[in-house]
Amino acid sequence: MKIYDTPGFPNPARIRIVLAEKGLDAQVQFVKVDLVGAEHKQAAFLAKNPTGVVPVLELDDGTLITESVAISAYLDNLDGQPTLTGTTPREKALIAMMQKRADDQLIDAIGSYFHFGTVGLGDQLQAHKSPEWAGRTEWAGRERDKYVQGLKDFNEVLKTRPYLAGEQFSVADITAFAAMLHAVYAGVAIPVDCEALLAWQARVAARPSVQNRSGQAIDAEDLRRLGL
Ligand SMILES: N[C@@H](CCC(=O)N[C@@H](CS)C(=O)NCC(=O)O)C(=O)O
Repeated sequence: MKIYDTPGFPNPARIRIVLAEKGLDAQVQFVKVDLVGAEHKQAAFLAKNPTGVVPVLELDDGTLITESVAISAYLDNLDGQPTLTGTTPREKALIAMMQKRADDQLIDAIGSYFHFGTVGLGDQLQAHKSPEWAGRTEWAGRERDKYVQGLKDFNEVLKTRPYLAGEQFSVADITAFAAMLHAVYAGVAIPVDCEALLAWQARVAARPSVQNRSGQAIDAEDLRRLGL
């Protein structure tokens, strides 16, 4: 199978952590998409994912799977022994609930702020973003505030259990962790009084799958083009 993504970016990181958790790296061929150069907004990539974002999973039979939540579920269930998406109806429901919250309140919110409230990925890509939205700094600020409120809500959850959906590490934790990776580039810090969240972040960061995942860093050339 092939994964079209960009090393070091947050949604790709979700999949790379899942691959490391499941020991599947060797079965995947990574194909780099040039996000900074807006390759994902060109016809060839849009034919694979009309929403124009990475990651995309392409199976050997040509099936295309987009959306990190769907790709993660596919990879987790491939060996018939899911470890990240739950097994019992209760586990599956709690993980799906926290996963949806992590998408809405954290990774999508900080992504919107990054693209519309900061310089984002630079001029070449911003030219593909709707100009009327690019001016919506007030809206982008609300997305940043939504993210920070999400962090506070998750901090409350983590006062009661070690991982977002209970006793077990799950895809919800991976999504929330990736959102915080993204927030670094958006210049938004975790509030210092979110102690349970900070302790959880350190626990997740220490996992072998997170430490040893492939493609952790943004490519040097991309960093240069982004002025970082
Ligand atoms: N809902 C998608 C979001 C994917 C996403 O936003 N990916 C980012 C990279 S982290 C992207 O491709 N951004 C490019 C853009 O917004 O133009 C998912 O879960 O996979």
